[in-house]
Amino acid sequence: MHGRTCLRIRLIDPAYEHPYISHSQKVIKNIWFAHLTLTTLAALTPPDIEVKITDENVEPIDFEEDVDLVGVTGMVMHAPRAYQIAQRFRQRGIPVVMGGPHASSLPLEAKEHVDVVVIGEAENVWEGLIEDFKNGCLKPFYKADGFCSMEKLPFPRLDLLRKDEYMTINCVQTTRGCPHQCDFCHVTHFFGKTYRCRPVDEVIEEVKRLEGDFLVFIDDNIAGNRRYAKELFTRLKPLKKKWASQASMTLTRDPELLKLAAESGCVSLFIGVESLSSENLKDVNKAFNQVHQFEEAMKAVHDHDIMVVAGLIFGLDHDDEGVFERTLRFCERNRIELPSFFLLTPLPGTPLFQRMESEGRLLHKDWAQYNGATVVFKPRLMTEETLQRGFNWACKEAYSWGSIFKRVFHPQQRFFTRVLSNVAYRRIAQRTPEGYLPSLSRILQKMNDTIPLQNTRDLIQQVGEKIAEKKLLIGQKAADTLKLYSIYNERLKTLFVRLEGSIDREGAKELVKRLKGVLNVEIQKVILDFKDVGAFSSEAIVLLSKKGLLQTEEGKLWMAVNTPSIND
Ligand code: B12
Ligand code: SF4
Repeated sequence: MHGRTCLRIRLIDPAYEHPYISHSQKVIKNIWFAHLTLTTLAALTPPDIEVKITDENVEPIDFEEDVDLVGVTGMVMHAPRAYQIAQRFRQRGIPVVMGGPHASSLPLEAKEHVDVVVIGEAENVWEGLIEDFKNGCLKPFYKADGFCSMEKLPFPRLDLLRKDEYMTINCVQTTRGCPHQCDFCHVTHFFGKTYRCRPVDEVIEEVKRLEGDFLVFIDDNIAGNRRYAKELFTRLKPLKKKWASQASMTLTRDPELLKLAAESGCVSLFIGVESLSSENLKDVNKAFNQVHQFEEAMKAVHDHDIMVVAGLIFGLDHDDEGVFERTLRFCERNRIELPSFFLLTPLPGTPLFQRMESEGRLLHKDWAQYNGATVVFKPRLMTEETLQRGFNWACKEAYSWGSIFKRVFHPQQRFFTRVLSNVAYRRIAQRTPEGYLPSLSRILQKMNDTIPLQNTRDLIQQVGEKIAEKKLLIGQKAADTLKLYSIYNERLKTLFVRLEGSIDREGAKELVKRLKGVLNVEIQKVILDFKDVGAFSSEAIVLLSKKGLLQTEEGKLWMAVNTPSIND
């Protein structure tokens, strides 16, 4: 302490240095808000200690500063930089404490680079840690027993931030955790399956103290407890603030809650849509996102004049090369203001990480690359390169003027806000490396177009795997379309097509035509699954059998396998 009486602590949020992901000061000023991490830690620091904050994203670190203790935070992608920072201070004999998502997931790794690791929340350990430091008996690890109470949390020290460097520093947290447990998400791993809410009175008091009329609720899911959210929104109304936050799709299914959110000033919601495939959503424990309700959900949010920032993930196990274009067109059709694409990233500590590791699918553990924009695992249906390039294409294409144009025109107000936020995102998207739309993308979209039934006469019903022995005239009862669900496995060079509905002669002809088309490109094999076809016309059976696409044996229908015979 060199003759000083007051202890000095410097808290640091490491910058993320990356050729195209890290942000310039200008972008930060347009779209960035400071985490509440260090301002919260500063508020927990006893008043007799001098505490300062450096967010390296907006100002350089003074490695020569006269400080007694350094605290560093960081997500997984920040870990290598956090370790470098720690090393610089430790070289000068200044002890470094690390906490936050990465250190909490991998405390033993973090301990190799810092003096002390705080696992989990700091509320119940930070003061004790400082006391131990004063007494020269710092322990290597600190971990609270259980989660902290959400009552009487000190208000974050926003005064320690350089407020002009951010879009806003008005950040408030009302809840911690999330009632869901999506396999890729770090939140439930960090907070366990808890969802804790702060007393509404305290939140309202904190909001009242903020300057200006805009704020961000940095909750992971602001509507995780509907009763609480309704009370909060009702109490917010008279304050006449505008706010943005994150919520799960479940919010859109409660019209009263959505209305209250809008009335209380909600102008923008980040919604984790994640995938347009129910199989994908089921795989990652997010089946509560119902694909058939997506369009309605987006409309409901828009009807309340709330902008949608949709989180969408590429690289899930049922994503094939068609996913990029399919997803972008979904965003355009539903006028999603800010599509936010991520590459699936197995974050240490999550069930997804465990699965990928046990399946030997992690490419490496270079944490700096675990940034949501770099492929770090082996995808199931694509090569790493196809996934990376398709992702790059989607990011760039979503913020091309053409796509922006399709998404920003709404009958509602705030047209300029929509355009300006798109322009800010466009700046980031333009720095993404060149991508390309996989050549099969269009073919896969075309392959999946529904085929209408032309003739309902002479349909033979399929019962389970068997064709009814007696011809059954089912007329009106048969589905009047044939739906196709194709998925391409680039590694096996095989196209799997599941058919659903009814096939008449025209449908069979169209199917054969499409298959001829796809077999002209790199697809080497097609597997057709007729299990969900409810009815065939006898002519369709004859045609498909002739082409070798349908094999019947003792009344059983086989999944047919491609083949050159289609071209006969
Ligand atoms: C707001 C937010 C953002 C904002 C960032 C704000 C901004 N700068 O514009 C946005 C939306 C842009 C964002 C982006 C991303 N985010 Co984010 N984000 C959050 C969120 C919701 C809140 C952060 C916060 O302020 N928390 C409140 C503080 C009080 O909690 P805390 O940080 O955990 O700190 C406590 C403890 O951890 C501990 N602690 C933390 N650090 C330290 C340090 C010391 C020394 C000590 C003693 C204690 C300590 O004490 C604190 C008090 O208890 C968190 C989720 C969450 N609930 O924290 C995700 C979260 C941090 N984000 C996450 C991720 C993955 C990302 C992205 C990488 C997503 C992506 N794929 O692009 C990007 C990266 C952006 C970037 N370049 O940094 C993950 C991190 C997971 C991980 N293991 O790395 C989280 C946990 C969400 C999740 N779903 O899993 N994020
Ligand atoms: S709903 Fe969102 S915050 Fe909750 S567990 Fe799933 S991804 Fe995480």
